[in-house]
Amino acid sequence: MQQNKTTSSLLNWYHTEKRILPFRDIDNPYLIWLSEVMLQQTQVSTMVPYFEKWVSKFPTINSVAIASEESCLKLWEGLGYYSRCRNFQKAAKLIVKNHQGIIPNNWTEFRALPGVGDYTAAAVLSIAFNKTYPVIDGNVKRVMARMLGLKNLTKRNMSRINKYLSHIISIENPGDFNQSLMELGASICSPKNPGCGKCPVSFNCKAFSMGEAESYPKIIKKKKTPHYEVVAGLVWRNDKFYIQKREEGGMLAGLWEFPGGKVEDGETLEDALRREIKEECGATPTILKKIGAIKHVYTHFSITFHGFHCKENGIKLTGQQPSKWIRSTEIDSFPFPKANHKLFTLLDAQGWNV
Ligand code: DGT
Repeated sequence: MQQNKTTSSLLNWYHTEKRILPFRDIDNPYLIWLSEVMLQQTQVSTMVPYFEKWVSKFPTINSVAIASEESCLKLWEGLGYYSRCRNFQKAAKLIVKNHQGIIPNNWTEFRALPGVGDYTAAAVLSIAFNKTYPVIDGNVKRVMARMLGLKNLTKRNMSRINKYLSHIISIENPGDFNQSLMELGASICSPKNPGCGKCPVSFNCKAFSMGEAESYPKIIKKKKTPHYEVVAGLVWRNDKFYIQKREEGGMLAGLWEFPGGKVEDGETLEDALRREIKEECGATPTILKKIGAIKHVYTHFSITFHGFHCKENGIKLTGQQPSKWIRSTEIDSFPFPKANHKLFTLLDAQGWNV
């Protein structure tokens, strides 16, 4: 009964060692779902204040459904991966429209909601509704590769992991079982220097028994991501500057930005800025002064973001993209990308006026 011992050891360990977090030990499916969405690609310590702020503004799924997209994005501002927020709100609207405001507790209906993939469906259905779906996130993959002694996370090995977990998952408490594996991966079974001495299931770990926990699974070297130089203009008309909303479907969709874009080969920063603003706003600005440059890393690339004060020379609003003229005191009313907030910090220090 090695497997039952593994299950009970994981549960016992989790019940005594788990971190106390605001989204744990609750049975509200809306909050459990929200926490899972916010935690994707995000560390717990970053996510917690966002979670608390969101919940105080939107205590129910219904309050999310009736909110404006902009007010949701504003609360998500800085957390990144904004499509998570937009999809969560789309799903909330569908739940109110098609499910009488009740979050579906079965795989087919829940998995069909916008933004809900296999991971989120398994996490929410197991934690909120006690369904026996194993959750396999990055941490669980590593824990299981070590336990089963799998070097490569091939499709075939992933299905072995899934099969094994479906076999040992706790029927009484699948949510805690899933969380125990995620927590174990986050705290003890770390990529480097795993704390095998403290691991509750080292007795059932092939990699540990071979004395090679750290070398499982094989690390795949990440490809180098490209770096771009990006220019953007704070384009002034009297005491206001111009902002525009990023288009549907693309990266950072729904957030506001300054006109600008990537510098092309052979272009100076200023040439690129004049070209981009002409393309986007129909008029070439006068560049007045550089604000500064900041660096920002996205998942698939990084940027150096150069900001410039400019004076407009007859921007013609095309109406294709929502746009506004705002004062610096109004920036808090609009969701902006994190790179822009870094620029705001420079402007706060040096003064917003040219
Ligand atoms: P593209 O041209 O198809 O690559 O499309 P975009 O819009 O993703 O890229 P672009 O050329 O505007 O490059 C700007 C990058 O910098 C983009 O990934 C988003 C990021 N960014 C952050 N804040 C701003 C901002 O205020 N203005 C602009 N233009 N880009 C910003």
